[in-house]
Amino acid sequence: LGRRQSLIEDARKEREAAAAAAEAAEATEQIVFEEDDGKALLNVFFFLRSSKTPALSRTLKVFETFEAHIHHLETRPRRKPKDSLEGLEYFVRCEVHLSDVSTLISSIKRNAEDVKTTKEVKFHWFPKKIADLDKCHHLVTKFDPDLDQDHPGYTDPAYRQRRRMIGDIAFRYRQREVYSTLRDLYTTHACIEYLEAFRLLERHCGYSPDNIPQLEDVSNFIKERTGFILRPVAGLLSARDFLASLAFRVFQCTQYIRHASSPMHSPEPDCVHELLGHVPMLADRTFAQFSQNLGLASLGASEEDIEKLSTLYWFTVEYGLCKQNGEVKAYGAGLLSSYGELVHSLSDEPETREFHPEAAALQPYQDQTYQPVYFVSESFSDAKEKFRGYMAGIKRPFSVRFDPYTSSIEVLDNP
Ligand code: HBI
Ligand code: FE
Repeated sequence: LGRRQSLIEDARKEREAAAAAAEAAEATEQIVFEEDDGKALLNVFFFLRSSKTPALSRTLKVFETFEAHIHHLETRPRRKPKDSLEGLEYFVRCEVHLSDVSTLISSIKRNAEDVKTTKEVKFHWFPKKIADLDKCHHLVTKFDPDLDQDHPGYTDPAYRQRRRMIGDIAFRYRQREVYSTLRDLYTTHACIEYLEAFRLLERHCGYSPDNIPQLEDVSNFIKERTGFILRPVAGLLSARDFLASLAFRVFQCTQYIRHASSPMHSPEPDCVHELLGHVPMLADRTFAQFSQNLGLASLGASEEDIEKLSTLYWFTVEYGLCKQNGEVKAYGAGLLSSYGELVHSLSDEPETREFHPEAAALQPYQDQTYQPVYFVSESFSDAKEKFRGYMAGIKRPFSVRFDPYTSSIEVLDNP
């Protein structure tokens, strides 16, 4: 039973280690463009029994996972075997990110025995711009009325609750780093239609690093330009419902903002995605018509056609690129609201193909990482015309027309 128990224990530890490594990998991915967090020089001593063969490769894998720069590695036979265990003693001197030190050490301890470590801090991280102050939030808890019995407010629950509320506001105070970081990229990466609308939104609609504009103000702004209006929605809608609203020149807009722990990424649409990604493009007349046509094509369509239209939407409205003055620029909202993917999409890494609705509608896509393939349109008019051709091929027992005077759909039965 004891052996079985320890096998179960080992399996559990392995799972935890794998989860920790995955988490660490994910964390590094999310902070690719963040400043260095300080480095430490780490000396690690450990013992590996020769009877446990995968132990060495597993232990070295830990150093690899944390991108440790190994300065020195030495082995020697165990000097004074206290027990009859055979194996080697290891000494590793390496350089690692300061924030990884404790996870690295605990991962080594899972694989090796007699682990001893010493650490020298090479340099400490320090803030280099005002936005970095978001990371300077480590409180000296000595005087916290919630924790310290000697605090004069310790026995006053009302006082303590007030302190907690004020404390929470302080924690939530963040520079609008997403806005500023993205805005710096737009000049070089966004299409001209986007840039023009964005400039107007900053001037007239309260777009700024320190303000999230009201949906109604933004809706009025685009309504004047293209007739599109924004309608609040609680979250991700079914493709059928979402596309149907486009037929009426209504864009369903989420109101909430992504969680502050992951400012550069959101698994669902949020107001950053809507306001910085979609809204500026909806102020362009040709793009607006293209979007409405996608919506009209979806009304009453079969499940297969909805799937194809969603895919088309994905490769145009969300991840579309277009040519402008001999350069490729971004117009897709998923790109314009994601710093990492915006840079990736215009780099040499992904494949780009000329936009053809027939091909784009069938291209497999995934939303877990950056796209491996993007479609480049000659212009919005060209994309719109090509889509008109594609739409004519969709079979429905009726056709539809939007009546702009009544904002309603007319259904015309086909003979
Ligand atoms: N729902 N609220 C909301 N916002 C979107 O952008 C959205 C959606 N549902 C589906 C969808 N986008 C697309 O992925 C296509 O399926 C239409
Ligand atoms: Fe979107």
